[in-house]
Amino acid sequence: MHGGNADRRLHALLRHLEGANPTDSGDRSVSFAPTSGYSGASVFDHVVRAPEDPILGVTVAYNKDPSPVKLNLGVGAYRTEEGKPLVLNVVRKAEQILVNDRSRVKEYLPITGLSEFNKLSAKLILGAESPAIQENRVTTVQCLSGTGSLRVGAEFLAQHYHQHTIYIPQPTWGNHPKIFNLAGLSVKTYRYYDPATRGLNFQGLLEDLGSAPTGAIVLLHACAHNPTGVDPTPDQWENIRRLMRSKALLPFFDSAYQGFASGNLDADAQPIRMFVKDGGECLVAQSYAKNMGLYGERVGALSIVCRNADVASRVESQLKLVIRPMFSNPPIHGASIVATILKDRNMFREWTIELKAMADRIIHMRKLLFDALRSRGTPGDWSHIVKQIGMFTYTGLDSKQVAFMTKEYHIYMTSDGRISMAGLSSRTVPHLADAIHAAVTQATV
Ligand code: CBA
Repeated sequence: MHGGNADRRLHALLRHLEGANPTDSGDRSVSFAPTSGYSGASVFDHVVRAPEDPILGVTVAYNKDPSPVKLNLGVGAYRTEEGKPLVLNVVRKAEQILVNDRSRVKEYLPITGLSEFNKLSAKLILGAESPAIQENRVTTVQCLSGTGSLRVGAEFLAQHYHQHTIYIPQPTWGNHPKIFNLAGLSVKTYRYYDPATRGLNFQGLLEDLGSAPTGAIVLLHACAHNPTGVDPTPDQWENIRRLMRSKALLPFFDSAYQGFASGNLDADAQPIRMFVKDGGECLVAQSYAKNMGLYGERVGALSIVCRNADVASRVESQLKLVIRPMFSNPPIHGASIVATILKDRNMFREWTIELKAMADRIIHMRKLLFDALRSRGTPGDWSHIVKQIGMFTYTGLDSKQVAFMTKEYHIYMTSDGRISMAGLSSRTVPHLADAIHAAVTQATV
């Protein structure tokens, strides 16, 4: 046999290294049992168990619950009336087209991703007629969904922007501070939500941004603010824009819900377009997780709108240096689905219809829950359920009430009282309303 001698030599060497007699070549069964080198203790013994993620950990707990009435309203993931995850018809169609196309290969994409996807994504968020696109002063790179786009943007800013302070709304999506801190930015908050009115603390927001240092970065939720469901009005956006531009504050938009707020893609992108129209610079992180239901495909894009084409191309060259050691280049499948849909007029129209249906179903759930609480005479003003926008209702329930609802009713949600309206159905609304009613009337200790 070809390897016989080499094998014998290797085994002899191993025995020698383990302290066995190297000349005892008759025994071919080499023991790999730990010898004196291993004390039995792990080199990782000091590692402490980390807590579960406050949002994704809710799903972990939900999965462990054997109750048949359990309900997961934690993570922001769309469910059908039957409580099932939804793959859009237009996505299935696009996948079929991709599968049938025998010329498609699985080669690496460029570091910046699928160029067609990048162009279409910039158009989708900035508008087909955007002067910034026409003037070639936008660079767009494909990233790993919204999270990856935020992280790449944050790393770029930490390396190339003179101000390292980023202001995020209070409250905000729980992952924001972690993303920006790990990228090396210093995170501060600006007032956003007023628990008393369950609306925007516009005065506080203006005061805090007004006293931010010149040039500071400001994270803005483009629409459907997570977790509060409270968005500024167009007039308020205009005031925010003026204030930020007057202080040279750099806008970093997080657009995870385009189309989910109003059901209209253009309407939901207005705040961003308002900032781009004035000729100033900004960053935009886009996600297709929610609006195309591509959660696990991890499809997103980071666009940086620059002053001119030359700056944009230099910025792109540096983004490549951020991406290459982080994930080298992004995955091909999800971006191909998105590009297939966005570039075909009929498929695009089909998508907007399906998207509107999702947004409308969520709005309907708001009405059903509000009516259910009213009909039970649940103490409190629940009108915010119908007023808030997007995937979530920020109920105002405290962590004790949430724990009660989980224990007694098997309803899973984040401890800040946020519920994902997209996880509800007409069948489950009464159960949730019963739980809220009981929590409000019994669990306020
Ligand atoms: N920004 C905001 C404001 C978000 O709410 C989310 C998702 C993301 C990232 C970015 P992705 O990386 O999947 O494109 O999204 N937030 C959640 O819906 C959930 O997906 C949520 O339940 O809050 C999450 O990851 O926490």
